[in-house]
Amino acid sequence: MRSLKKQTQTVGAIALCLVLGACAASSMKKSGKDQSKTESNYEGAASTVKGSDVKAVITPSAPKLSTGEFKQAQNIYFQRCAGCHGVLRKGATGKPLTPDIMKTRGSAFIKTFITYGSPAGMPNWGTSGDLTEKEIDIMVKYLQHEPPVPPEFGLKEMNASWKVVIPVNKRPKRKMNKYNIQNIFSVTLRDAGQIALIDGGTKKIINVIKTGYAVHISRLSHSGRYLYVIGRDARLNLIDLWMKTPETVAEIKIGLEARSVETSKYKGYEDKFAVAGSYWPPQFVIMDGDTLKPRKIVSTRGLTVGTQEYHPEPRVAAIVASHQKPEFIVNVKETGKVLMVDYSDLKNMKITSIDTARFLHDGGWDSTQRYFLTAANKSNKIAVIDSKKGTLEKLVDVGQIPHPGRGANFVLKGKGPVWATSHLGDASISIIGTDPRRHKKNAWKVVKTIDGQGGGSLFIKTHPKSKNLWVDSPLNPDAGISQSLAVFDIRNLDKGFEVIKIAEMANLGKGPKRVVQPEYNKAGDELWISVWNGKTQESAIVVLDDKTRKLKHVIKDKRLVTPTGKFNVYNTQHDVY
Ligand code: DHE
Repeated sequence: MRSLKKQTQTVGAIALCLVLGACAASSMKKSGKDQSKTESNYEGAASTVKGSDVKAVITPSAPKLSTGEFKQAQNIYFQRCAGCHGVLRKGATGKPLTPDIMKTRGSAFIKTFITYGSPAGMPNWGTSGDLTEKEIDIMVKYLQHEPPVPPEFGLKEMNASWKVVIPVNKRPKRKMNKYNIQNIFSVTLRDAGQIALIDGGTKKIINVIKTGYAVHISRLSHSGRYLYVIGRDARLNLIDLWMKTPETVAEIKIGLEARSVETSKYKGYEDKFAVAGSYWPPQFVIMDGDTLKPRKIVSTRGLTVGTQEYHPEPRVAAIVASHQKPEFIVNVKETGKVLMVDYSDLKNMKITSIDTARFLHDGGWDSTQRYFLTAANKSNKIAVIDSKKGTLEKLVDVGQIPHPGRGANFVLKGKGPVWATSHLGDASISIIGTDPRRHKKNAWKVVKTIDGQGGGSLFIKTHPKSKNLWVDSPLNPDAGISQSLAVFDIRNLDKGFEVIKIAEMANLGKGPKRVVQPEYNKAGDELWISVWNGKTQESAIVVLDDKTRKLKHVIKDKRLVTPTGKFNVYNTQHDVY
């Protein structure tokens, strides 16, 4: 029998060969490998579920671990691994790591994988120096124990966290400020756990408001009065834009980890409900729109599409509010199901469950706001949902790991109305026909593919009044690409793109200076772009004149810590993109 050390070396060599072999192959050029590492860093951000949230469950048949080592492993797991492999290790965008699989693989194999990583995107935790050999040894043992389960979060826990800071009857009866509310931007200050409200006209900060940890997105109520902001720690803030200085009027924690929030937009239900989806526990909750009082919690645990196996942890990704019916459309990531949740009768709630493809993430409406186009990212597909009929219209094959944000709607000469997505995994931009009535033969087909600057794109944007199509690539490993935007002329896409060096315009000091998430102002004549730097470095928001593509303004302020997403009130309220 070979010694464990020797086995480790052999498997290590195989894994290394795999990596190096892949480096030689055309699909995994150096930049490709760097790209998949960047992608896994992106998807694998630390979970807000903490090691201290779960109890240690020692499995007698697994390699021995002291209580201290078990705790250490739990913390490492939630910090480094849970984002891709899931809190319960049942597999998400990363492979399942359940004890049955881990025991079959054996300690030597696991150690090699953690140390060297894999071409498929597993980071090389050992050779990168992120984990010491001792930490890796602890992880190798830990993965052979049953995964500890974090606590549930039901109505009792939500109610305990729920605060109405200003009751509805004490709030203004009319707008009490002089701001043009419709052109305010809610800006995510990611690592500060805050949002900045910025006046679109003066470009001055109106207020900086404390929100959840690693705050993620903002959405608007139908009337545009209420702003909802969700943090990764599942804290939801309700902000009243009618106040003299807009502030939080209610807040709640809806779980241990979350990403999405939306509000009811159907006629008769304007501003009535809010909904927020969580990663842990896997569920969504419907709340009163003006107080956040939790009303109904629905679990998303269930069976996956395709192989139809039970998944204990299907996370809630994007949620949009239907304009056709009193429904929320909820993406359930790991099971690949889109749920049409009828909120007109919470007691006798009807949910239509639509099978699509696995790893649903983000998405947005077509220009008529009838069809919801959403990325099943690791399946390389866009699922098209007909919100009027409540059916899957089509699964469209696109490039590698589509990541549209909410996508971009425009009219393409000869093809009619289209919606576009860029991709994390390659440089392509897939343009899909969206008009089954007047352009039937183009509907739900990729009618054109163009190439942007490179992979690592997260967001693509245009505006009904603009002729520009803007594409970011903040996760591209090449700084020249991650710090600039590509812009196409919609009237002549074949002309190729112009590169606009956004970070250079911001004139900042050192740092990654990732250029991320172009967002229009209400009029559609200005484009706002974040230059996202490290937490202790200077960041900025660059404002371009959309027509001339020239610099109009740079917003700099020491309070602008790690700005990422920006949500223009009018455009978010009306789903303009
Ligand atoms: Fe996001 C939207 C999940 C990392 C900025 N992000 C979304 C949505 C989901 C999601 C499910 C759709 C919400 C909706 O429409 O209801 N994001 C995740 C992750 O799971 C992931 C990959 C890793 C993580 O651990 O969170 C992740 N996201 C990021 C970032 O690192 C980004 C770039 C910077 C940041 O602020 O954290 C980021 N995500 C955004 C933005 C949107 C978003 C700006 C909304 C875009 C829009 O135009 O609507």
